[in-house]
Amino acid sequence: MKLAVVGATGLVGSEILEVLAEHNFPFDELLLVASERSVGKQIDYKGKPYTVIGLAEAVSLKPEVAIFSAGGSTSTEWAPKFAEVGTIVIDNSSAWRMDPTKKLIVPEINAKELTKEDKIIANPNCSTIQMVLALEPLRSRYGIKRIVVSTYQSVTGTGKAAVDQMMAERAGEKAEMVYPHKIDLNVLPHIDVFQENGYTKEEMKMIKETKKIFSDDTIQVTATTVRIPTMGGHSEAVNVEFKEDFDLAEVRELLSAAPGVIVQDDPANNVYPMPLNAHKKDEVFVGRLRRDESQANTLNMWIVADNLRKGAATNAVQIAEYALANGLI
Ligand code: A2P
Ligand code: 11C
Repeated sequence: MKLAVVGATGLVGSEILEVLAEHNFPFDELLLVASERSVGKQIDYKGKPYTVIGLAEAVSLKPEVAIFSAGGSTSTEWAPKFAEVGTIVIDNSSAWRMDPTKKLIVPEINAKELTKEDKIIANPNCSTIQMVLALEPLRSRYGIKRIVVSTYQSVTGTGKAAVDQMMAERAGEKAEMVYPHKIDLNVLPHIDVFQENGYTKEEMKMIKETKKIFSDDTIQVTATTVRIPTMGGHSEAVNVEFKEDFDLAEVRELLSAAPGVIVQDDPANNVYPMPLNAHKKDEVFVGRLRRDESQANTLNMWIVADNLRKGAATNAVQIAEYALANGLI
């Protein structure tokens, strides 16, 4: 088994390498791929140095699996070239997510949709993944009518240059501006580009991807996505209206039993999910569970996950693990 990591020099790429190592993902050969700028650089995996190669060379080596995290335009151009030589591409970008011929996968929810025919598999946006994973056990039990979500997203979601901007501002140095405004000591109600309807692309991703992952266009979703000056971990305030009434004790039980979800909800002892505690964890953390007293059948919850882990690298590696375990590779 030959495995390629495309975008191996980036923030998500290095997280993918960490997760592969932690999960002891089995392969015979590892291809680390990045732009021409990085070809020849050395990157360590499990203490062994690997030399970065370019995309054309990687395609010629016909890996069985390629995990892509090198931006939308690289995926649009190169994922089909890998697919043509028989590679299964697991793509972290937004390039293929809403393509009706491509599956959008969160393994705990809908990996069963995958077949041997799926050569390009899309990984959802980080803020969508953590929300749908925490909602899935409740959706199966009570049905979902409407979701109202507000996010508090870390600068790591934008990539290394944004982390550099925040740290330079913090050190009082001149910063390369990735965001249109200062990010340190600030809050930007603006993630990705504004659309004609006044929403940002990040907000529209959460709305559209949620419906696709749940295979249900009747679920109503509205979102406000916000960038905050934290380093790792997205947080979300979610207000969810169910089709049926729920029991709060049962909600806790369902969430506690859900794979990949950890309940941290003990207000008396100041226990609730926080990005600092989610850092480098593969799970999604849920707390502040309480009934919305202003509306029937409605729950408020607080959901936190490391956006580079379950939001990106972990989910992609889990898709590869599922494909291996189920004979799709
Ligand atoms: P490189 O380091 O050679 O530029 P981040 O989101 O943290 O900035 O990372 C982006 C990743 O995508 C990096 O690994 C980067 O490689 C890679 N990348 C960007 N553009 C291309 C491209 N045109 N071809 C291949 N890899 C690319
Ligand atoms: C952010 N969610 O936090 C974005 C990053 O569509 O994969 C991931 C963008 C994407 O800025």
